[in-house]
Amino acid sequence: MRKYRSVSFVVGALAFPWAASPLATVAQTAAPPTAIDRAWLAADIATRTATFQLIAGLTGLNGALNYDGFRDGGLTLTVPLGWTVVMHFRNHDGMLPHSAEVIDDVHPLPTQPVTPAFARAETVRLAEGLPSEQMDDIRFVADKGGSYLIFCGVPGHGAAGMWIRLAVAGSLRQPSLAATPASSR
Ligand SMILES: [Cu+2]
Repeated sequence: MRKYRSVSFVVGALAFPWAASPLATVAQTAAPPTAIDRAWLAADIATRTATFQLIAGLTGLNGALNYDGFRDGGLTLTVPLGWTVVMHFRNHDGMLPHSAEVIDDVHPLPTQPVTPAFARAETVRLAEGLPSEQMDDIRFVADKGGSYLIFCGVPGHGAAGMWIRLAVAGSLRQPSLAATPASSR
């Protein structure tokens, strides 16, 4: 009897996955790659807001020309179409200034700041960058679908690999964060 009850409990849990809290579900989606910190992304389904920790020079990778320890498109933030995106930018690099903007998916990458792909999708001081440990918040509405880059506007940084990916897609219920498959970099 006990065995049957426990089986039916498991089946019930699987049948109602949407009963899990939004944050728990996002964490599960972002779980597999070990280098990704689940705390970098939070989702508020009620206000349709994705909040992302964008840390410039988090590690020494690529001479610290990285975001959250990823370079050359190695990390992809995916958000549902129409959501508000808040990026808490912080420069963790003790040496160089950095900035960030969301730009169209163009290759080769620009060598200096360009017009952002979404209105206000940029930090202050795009070209000169923010000094070590300085912060700025980026806030915009992801109002068109497609593939974009999160790019450092300090001359030469983006082209040297300081960029990751942003995808905006209409079919999603919530945002996710994952290592980019090698074939899509
Ligand atoms: Cu930079």
